[in-house]
Amino acid sequence: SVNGNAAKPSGKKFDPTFTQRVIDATGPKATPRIRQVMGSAIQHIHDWARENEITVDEWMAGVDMINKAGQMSDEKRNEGQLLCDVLGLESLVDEITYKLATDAKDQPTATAILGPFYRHDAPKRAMGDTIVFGIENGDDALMFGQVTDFKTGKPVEGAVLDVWHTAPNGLYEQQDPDQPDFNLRGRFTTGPDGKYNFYCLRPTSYPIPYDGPAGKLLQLLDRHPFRPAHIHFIVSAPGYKPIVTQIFDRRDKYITNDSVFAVKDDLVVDFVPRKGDPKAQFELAYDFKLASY
Ligand code: MBD
Ligand code: FE
Repeated sequence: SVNGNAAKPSGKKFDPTFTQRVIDATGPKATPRIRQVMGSAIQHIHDWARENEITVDEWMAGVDMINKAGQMSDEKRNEGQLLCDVLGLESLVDEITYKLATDAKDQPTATAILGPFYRHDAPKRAMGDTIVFGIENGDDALMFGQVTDFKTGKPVEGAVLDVWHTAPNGLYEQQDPDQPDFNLRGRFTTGPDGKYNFYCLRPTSYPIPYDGPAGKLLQLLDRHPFRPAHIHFIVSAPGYKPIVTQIFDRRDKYITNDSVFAVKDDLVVDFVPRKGDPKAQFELAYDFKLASY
């Protein structure tokens, strides 16, 4: 039942042996994991189609959506990932992966989804540098903190913070011909004290791309495309498990209503006014805790 509207089945009976026959077509050389995961997927997809009495026209509309997503995807646009995101799937697998890697004593910084806009090879920048170029209409912020080993509390030397966020116009640099290459991205490496600091913008909420199938789906579901203001990080260090995460501005209008369901309490932060710094009106303190291998 969806929103209390239970499917109204016709009462027709479908061949009860069909799904098992499809699962059993799996050959002996399939790996145990493929056998398990695909057998389960076939079962769930068939049950879903039967329960909702999916028609050929409805199924074909879904196929068109998937094909469209593939056709419009390239290195600047991962529409398949975006479709998963609006369905909560990337956030769910993030939660599963984090919980599998974490036990009661093991509480490193919470993870959050990577999203479709990460770029490898962001410029390495010196500690204290800015990642903001050619943007006049943003609120500048200094972000700082320390990377520590969560078990010992000791600073982590050689930790790399790979950071990225959108411009105030709601676009990542690769979506926006008016921004310089790798704008609002950078990699910062900690010294022996594990500390980091850099200038960025206090980010703004923005809509995920909604001119494709993911946007169409949001429209059909009567949902908005906005994400709360966020900054992405991959924090890695030799001997430690890398953390993919995001931090979110507590004051954002969409903080409880993220279109891709990525917000976690531990990742909600407070930007505060910064005094006496001509380079930034706001500051944000945040520490990252890593788990060793
Ligand atoms: C984003 O900017 C993002 O971070 C995620 C997770 C999904 C879509 C757009
Ligand atoms: Fe993002």
